[in-house]
Amino acid sequence: MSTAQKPTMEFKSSLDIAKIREDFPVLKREVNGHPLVYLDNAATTQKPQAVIDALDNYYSQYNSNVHRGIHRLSQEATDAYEAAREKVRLFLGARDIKEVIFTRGVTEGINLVAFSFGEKFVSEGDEILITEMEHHSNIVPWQLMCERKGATLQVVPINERGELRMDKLEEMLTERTKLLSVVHVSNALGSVNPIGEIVEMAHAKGAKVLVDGAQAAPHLPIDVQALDCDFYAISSHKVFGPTGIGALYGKRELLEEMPPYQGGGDMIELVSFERTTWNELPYKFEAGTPNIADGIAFGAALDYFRKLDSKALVDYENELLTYATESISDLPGIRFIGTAENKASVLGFVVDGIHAHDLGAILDMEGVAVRVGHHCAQPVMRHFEIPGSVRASFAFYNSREDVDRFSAALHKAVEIHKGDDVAKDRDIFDTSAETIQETQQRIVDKFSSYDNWEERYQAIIDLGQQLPPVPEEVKQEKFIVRGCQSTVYLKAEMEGDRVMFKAGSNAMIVNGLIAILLQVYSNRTTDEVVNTPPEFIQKLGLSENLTQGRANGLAAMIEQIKLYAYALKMTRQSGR
Ligand code: 7TS
Repeated sequence: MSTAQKPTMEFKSSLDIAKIREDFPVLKREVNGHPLVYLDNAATTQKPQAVIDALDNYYSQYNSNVHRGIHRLSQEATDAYEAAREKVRLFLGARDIKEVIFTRGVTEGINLVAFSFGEKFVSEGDEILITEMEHHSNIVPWQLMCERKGATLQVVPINERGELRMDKLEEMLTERTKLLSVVHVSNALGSVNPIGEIVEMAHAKGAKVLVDGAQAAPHLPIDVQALDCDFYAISSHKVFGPTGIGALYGKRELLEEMPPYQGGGDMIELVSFERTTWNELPYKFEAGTPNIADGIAFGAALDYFRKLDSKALVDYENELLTYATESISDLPGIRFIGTAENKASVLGFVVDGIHAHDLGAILDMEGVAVRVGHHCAQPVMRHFEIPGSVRASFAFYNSREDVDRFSAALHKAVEIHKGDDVAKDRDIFDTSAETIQETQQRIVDKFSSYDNWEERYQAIIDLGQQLPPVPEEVKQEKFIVRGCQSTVYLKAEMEGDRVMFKAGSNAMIVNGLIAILLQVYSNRTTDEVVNTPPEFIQKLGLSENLTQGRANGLAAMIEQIKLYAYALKMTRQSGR
């Protein structure tokens, strides 16, 4: 079996990663019998004890509503909440605390601007510019706004490395462009956009600029005044704080002119049934009781983050990324998705012939958490003509050992899927000499000879590799089995008195499960299919090998097989 060769690269960083890791309790846990390797930081980061303590302290010591009580607890809560706002201001480099609006996160920040800026400044015939590398959160709110206002959404393309086409941006920015909304660091590619330059270009045409800073905030120093952007959105949970809170920076003069986004308590000055006047900034945009506890803990996260040397963090994360890239670049069939010159902390890739879900599942078995799929950036996947990718995303608490474990697990996953030692000495789907019970027993016997999940996994993959490709006529919406994680097609038809199933999926482990089911249930009478319970599945010992999602998918496939057989039986009985 080929094993991962560790690159000899020397790390220059002097950060004490072992000490930093001590601050994050979850990093001590085990997953599937292995110490956790958490490489899904672009989805959400882990929280240091200081953040957990801030939440605990708020609820156990001074839980109270803000901005309205004159009693002691309310004042303490208000002070802590407003102190957190000041921490966000510092973090973003905003001039004025009134320019910092608490939101639920980047998604809400963008929606707020799309609605409120849209109401005030956008009309029919105007254009909104976004880019091909945006997260869905920075696409859909603009589509909704354009529909409302009769404006047009334009998309600046990316190149083959996953970099923004600056030449196209220049061309597409016109006097009609009201606003450009662009990501600072792409979550699917890691590309870092030259925001300062982009803002200058947009302002030259009179367009405002919103920056989606979801992925930049944990990796790059941010200074909204130096960038001169008009809006900047961040999420607390990507910068080591809690979920459900974030912040939107907006230039004061713009925010002053924009109408409220939501109505309710806290955002008003005076209310009468004839007329209501708005509270001052930032409260005008903060209707209702805010997320007080998480806001305070967001502040604690920024305190924690600020105490670390940000330049050293950036350098260390770049070293990790380079080391990880080198560690897996020898894998046969690997293709990196996102190879921008200027890149941060995201390693995206596909491996030829192996579905991203299959790789992710094996990594999970080894305790390595990565993200697989389209990462809420379907246009990026379309650009690279792939259904999805594997994404390892790093934070400063990831160690060199984490990367070694990731690389070793990935090499193992690729090895398991190679499929060149599959014994194809007989057609496993020719079960005509066996009763349905005999087939079940044969499969159960075979699986009981395996000692561990790896052997079972290998066996399932080998079975999957023997499954004939799904015929085109089966690849239709109406044959998709609902409830599966991957796309699974399943079709049944009668041949004489036998029901024949054709099925397949885009993930090899699912094909393996299908191969087991087809051996048992295909080429049987409808009565045999309907009357044979799927208990044998329990005896295969797959619980270790299947995530809950996969187990549910397996149950959905069995259910569908039985439903088809029952329907065919009924059709025959009624003579149709
Ligand atoms: N923009 C970018 C660039 C993101 O990466 C995300 C979340 C969002 C916006 C939305 O942020 P939210 O906090 O409002 O949800 N990205 C991811 C991801 O890559 N995997 O899970 C969430």
